[in-house]
Amino acid sequence: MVENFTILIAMCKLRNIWLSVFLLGYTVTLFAEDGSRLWLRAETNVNAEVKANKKSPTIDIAIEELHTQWKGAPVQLNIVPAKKMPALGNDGYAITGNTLTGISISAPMEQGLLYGAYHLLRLQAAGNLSSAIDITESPSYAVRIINHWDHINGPVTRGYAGHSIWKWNELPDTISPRYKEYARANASIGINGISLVSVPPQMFNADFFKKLKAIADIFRPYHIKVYLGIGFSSPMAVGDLKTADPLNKDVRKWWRNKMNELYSFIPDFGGFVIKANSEGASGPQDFGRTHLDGANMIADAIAPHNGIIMWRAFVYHPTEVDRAKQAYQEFMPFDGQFRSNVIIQVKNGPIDFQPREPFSPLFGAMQKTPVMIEFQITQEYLGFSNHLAYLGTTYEECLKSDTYARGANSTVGKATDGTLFNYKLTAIAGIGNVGEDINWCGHHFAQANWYVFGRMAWNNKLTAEDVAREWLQQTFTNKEFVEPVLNIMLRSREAIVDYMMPLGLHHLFAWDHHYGPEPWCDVPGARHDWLPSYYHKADKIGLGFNRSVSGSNAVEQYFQPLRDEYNNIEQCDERYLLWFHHVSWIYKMKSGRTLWDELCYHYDQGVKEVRDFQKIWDAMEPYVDTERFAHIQSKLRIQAHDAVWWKDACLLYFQTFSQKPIPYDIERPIHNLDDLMKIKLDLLPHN
Ligand code: BDP
Repeated sequence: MVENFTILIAMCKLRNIWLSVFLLGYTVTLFAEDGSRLWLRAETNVNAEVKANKKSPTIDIAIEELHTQWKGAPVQLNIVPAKKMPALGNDGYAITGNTLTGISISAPMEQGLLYGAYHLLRLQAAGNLSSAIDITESPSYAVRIINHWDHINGPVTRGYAGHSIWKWNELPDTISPRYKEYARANASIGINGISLVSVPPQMFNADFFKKLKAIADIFRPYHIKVYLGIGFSSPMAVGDLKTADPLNKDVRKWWRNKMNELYSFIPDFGGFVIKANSEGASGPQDFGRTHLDGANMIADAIAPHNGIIMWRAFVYHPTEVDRAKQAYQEFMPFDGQFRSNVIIQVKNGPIDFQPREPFSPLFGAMQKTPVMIEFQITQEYLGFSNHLAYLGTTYEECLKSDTYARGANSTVGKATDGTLFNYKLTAIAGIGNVGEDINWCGHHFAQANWYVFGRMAWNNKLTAEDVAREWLQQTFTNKEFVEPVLNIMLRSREAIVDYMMPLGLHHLFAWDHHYGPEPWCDVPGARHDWLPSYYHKADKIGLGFNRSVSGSNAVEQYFQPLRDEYNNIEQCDERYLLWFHHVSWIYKMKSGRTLWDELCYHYDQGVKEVRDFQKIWDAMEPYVDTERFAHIQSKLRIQAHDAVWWKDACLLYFQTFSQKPIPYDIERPIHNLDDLMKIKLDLLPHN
């Protein structure tokens, strides 16, 4: 921006037409769009009048943001007594006034002023400002956190945008400018917590705390607390103790001492995200104890410092019990017994971030222990950073699902944000998707998933559509571009469900990397619950997992009338049909087609959708910079190719069971099943 301005001045001064033409060309080059500015692309050379009734590093940021970007009348920032605005809580704010005569932002706490400033600037950048303003906001969840699955040495589990942005080997001496940019971007959408890394126990010491402190110091004025992932058996792993038994006196003391040490570096450290007794991770069960014992022990150690424990419910073992039922079975018996600084972190669905899952039955069921939703922002199961998948629709679908916990309209949103149950602690987490890539997320549109997570964490009633629109307006342009591209975004997730796993199918992914299709996958000696056949159960009769009363009876974990609805094949929402039922190939669907034909049409529809996205995108060329246009165009080509791969793989494989022809009006397969079965994608980025 600055360069551009300087060059224009230079052009005026020189009045040399040829040189100007040359410089104009140069200007365009300088403006090459690499996506690094995310949605924060407003001009920063405005000189707005902004005043505040208090001073603090956070208020200074709010002033600076407005001063450099706000184009309306003067803004006054006011900290007001909490008693005057009780509804706002800690993070809320009110914006009143008129863009032509003067605006005031009021909040009980400094962070409210920061969020209010970003709100005002968002309205301006999206072109949604009206002259009279009267806004009151407070967030749906107290803790709005991004979980990084980054490793301390750089790789990111399920990250598709390059290595980790955290450079632990350079910290605390070298501070990457990206730390501040990241804090700013997160604060602009209301995120107030980041769990940076899962610390290997041998590094859980003062050296590491110094590094972490350097980041915490950068985050603090943006009102973002740092959190960590930590291994349960850390006291043993560092060699101090022979056990990590949560009821052992020495173990408890070890944690208390560790917390004292950690908090001496970072007095406002947020707490821990803990994965215990899950997928091989250590946990209290290794010592004959329970999740309750484990969570409460660490909660006690951190309580004097006001820290919290986010204990993940992502647990399952290769037993006879349906994996979809296991988290509920393990956690429900402890409802009401966790310490008040423990919150149970539950993935949106009962299995694992599939393109579509019904909501986890723990939402609405655990009424005496706070439960938080964990969404996946990174696209582990939705085409990595190659496919355009806007996840706002996934989040909205989950948040608005009715649990019926307290009768109709007991949505997952209300069951987690404290509306239905008297939760003292409320939180929501998203598994982040940023890495070293210049555009942060790999795919330009993957930025929208980070953005919408933050916006819905702030307000869980927002619609995917409204958020996508405001993101497009800020990130691209406010022109004719918006509505057609919005249309792509809103259809994108359903298209992926269609070409990957329609009608409630799930986990048909290739072994380990979770990118391409491998419904036939069979790895000798592998856990059966890691193989697609465990989930699709294709046979000569039909397809799908019987979770009805006559099967695993997972339906029993849902409230009525949902339980009966899911249980009854005629009433079951067809989007979840094969999730809850093993359905005959010739079963008559609501459309009048057989299951087999319907399946074929869904796969075909997914492919057609992506082709349509390509056409819409290509027509957008006049409205988009060349760099992002070409990048997204090339990604859509990959996606179109992959959609056909998925369709052919799944249909040709399931056809070996159904023995039925693919309906004749559908595009014919272009692959041979044998060839597809030979594909091994070892080179894809994962772990
Ligand atoms: C699954 C990932 C695995 C993660 C796990 C988790 O495949 O790599 O470790 O989630 O949530 O989706 O911990």
